[in-house]
Amino acid sequence: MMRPKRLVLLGLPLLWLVLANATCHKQISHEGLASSYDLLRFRLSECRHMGGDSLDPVSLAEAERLDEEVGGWLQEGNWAKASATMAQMEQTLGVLLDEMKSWDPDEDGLSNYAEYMLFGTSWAEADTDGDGYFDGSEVLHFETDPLDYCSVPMGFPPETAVQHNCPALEKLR
Ligand SMILES: [Ca+2]
Ligand SMILES: [Ca+2]
Repeated sequence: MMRPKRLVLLGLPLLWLVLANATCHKQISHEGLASSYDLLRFRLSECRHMGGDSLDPVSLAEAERLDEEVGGWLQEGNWAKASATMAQMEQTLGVLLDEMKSWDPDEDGLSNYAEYMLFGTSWAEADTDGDGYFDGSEVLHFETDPLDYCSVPMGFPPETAVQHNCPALEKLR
């Protein structure tokens, strides 16, 4: 039979381990929440840069409202409410980003999402480098660089007005 004193001596380190573990988990989950929030805010700023305000101002305003709400819950230390509001924010941003993937306001054959996220071209100008060939044609058809007006498809007439002539190519003509 163990003496009560020995039981206490054995029990205390165990209790400390359990408590330390629980605190550690709690801290990690709060840190996880904060980094998820950073990611959501980054996605929100991307939506703004991709013209979300013109495409779907209601969803963008809703995402901004939820963003503020999450910030408030985090400041108050209300992790449960912050987490629930972040889930709503993520859903709203998901809808907006999906819409971006099929929205092509400059009608160059590339969605705003593709222009901003993949090719670095302008979603407001159909021919970003001004070489006379549309961004979408350069990327999808000719495989030329849509950001370099010296990278043009040889033997194909321009599709739109040429803004920038490449001096090196002028010499070849
Ligand atoms: Ca486009
Ligand atoms: Ca072009």
